[in-house]
Amino acid sequence: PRSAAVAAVDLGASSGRVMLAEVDRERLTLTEAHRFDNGPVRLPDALYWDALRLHTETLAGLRAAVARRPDLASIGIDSWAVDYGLLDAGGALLGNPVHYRDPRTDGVPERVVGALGAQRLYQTTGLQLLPFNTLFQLTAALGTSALAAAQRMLLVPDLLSYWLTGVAGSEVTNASTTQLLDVRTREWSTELIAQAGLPARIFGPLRRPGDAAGDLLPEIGTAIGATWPVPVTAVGSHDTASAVVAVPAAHDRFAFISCGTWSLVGLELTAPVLSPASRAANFSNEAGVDGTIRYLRNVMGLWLLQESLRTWRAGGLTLELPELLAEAARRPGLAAVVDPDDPEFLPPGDMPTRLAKACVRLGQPAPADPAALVRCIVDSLALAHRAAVRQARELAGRDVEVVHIVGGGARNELLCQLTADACGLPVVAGPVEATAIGNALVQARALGVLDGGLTELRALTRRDGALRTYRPTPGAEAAWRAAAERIGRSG
Ligand code: ADP
Ligand code: LRH
Repeated sequence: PRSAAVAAVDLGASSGRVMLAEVDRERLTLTEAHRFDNGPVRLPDALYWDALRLHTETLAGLRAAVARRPDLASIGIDSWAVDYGLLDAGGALLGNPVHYRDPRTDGVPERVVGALGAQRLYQTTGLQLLPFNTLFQLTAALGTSALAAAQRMLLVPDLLSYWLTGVAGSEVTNASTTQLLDVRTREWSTELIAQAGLPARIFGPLRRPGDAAGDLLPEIGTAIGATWPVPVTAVGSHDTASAVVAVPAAHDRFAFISCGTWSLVGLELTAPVLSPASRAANFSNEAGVDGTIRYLRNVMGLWLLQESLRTWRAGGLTLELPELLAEAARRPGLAAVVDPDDPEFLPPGDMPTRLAKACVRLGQPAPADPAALVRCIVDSLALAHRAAVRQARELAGRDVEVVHIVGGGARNELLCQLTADACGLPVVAGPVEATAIGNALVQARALGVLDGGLTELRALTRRDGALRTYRPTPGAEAAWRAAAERIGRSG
């Protein structure tokens, strides 16, 4: 076909959306069919995702997409990484997926690393140690009745895809975030799974982006108003994998920051970096589309801002993000900074208090009002972006000429400018919906509307008229270096 309409279901930790993408060889036009809030649900025993609601909202979005384009040619699903549902022998979901911010993995990484060896784990999987890696979540679940009964583990996008098609499969980019996939072969590491004491039966066949993932079940087709069995296509089902597909890069000397709830900061490489220095710096080698490696580190991201806003609003303050950011931009820079990656910021809770205490611990004034605290968050994120970009280029031995910020954070002008200043590099901001675009591009290629590699796919994303370039402010470097030293980060 010369053109096609596809639906990109993109579930972020803070919001989910179903985007309709109309694609031909010249352009990709994105229309929002449906958007809804997402977030953790606290129950007495744990912090959960509301998986059934995600399914319902996905159907609502697909119904809206089909209403606009009854000839919808394909559906692709991506979401945040690492979290999963367990299915029993009959395909029933054994309990709600637990949220990665739940503390059930406290102490587990230390135990697993002690038993398996940090070096061995890194050599096999290439992943940074994050407390919520699926390996640690499943280890924490050992001994539960759900895991005992489980026949299949499906990461969130695979679970939603299963509910649409009845076909269970594991898409490889997201599987690489489990810390159970071999980074070189891109197959499940059966050895590691056995040594971790996990049941091998729950790890099913892998699919690659572009593979067919099954046709819509008849009842699902009816529910969304489709008159024919629309195929579901595997995409980079890890949201970050799809986001990086849509980085509007013109050459390979770029760093990316996929900036939403998290800032995923790194480089696109053709081979993993598994050196001891890379492990010590806690860099991940995640599997990308077309065999690429996303060499990156997780920076705590706009979660700090989301959770602060939630806390203030719960306390009765009526604050809007654009106004707060505008006021923060007028405040003095680098008055107080923290290391955003401190594990104390991971769980939900009173973020303003935690941040203020961290400022004081570091011998700085506590931010006096919300705008000052927002400035502290944005300064601290820019500083963490600087550290990650610098380390990535050193560890990978790669030249970087430009930093691309994609995702919701590309709308944050203050963060984009300060990231340019902190990195001493131009920042190109946008597209905001890179993840949905990357999802749609891989579907369009699978349909034969597009061809070529990532370079060809990216050519379409560069035509986005909303891209904006931020140049580093001359003379800014010394202040950022001093701030990095204040929080004990070199560079
Ligand atoms: P996720 O996919 O992780 O849910 P997004 O990529 O959707 O995250 O980004 C959401 C974030 O984008 C919000 O938390 C907010 O900080 C930022 N954002 C959204 N709209 C704006 C705006 N108008 N100005 C500045 N920042 C914004
Ligand atoms: C971003 C993301 C990130 C993971 C985190 C759990 O949405 O997928 O890449 O580390 O969620």
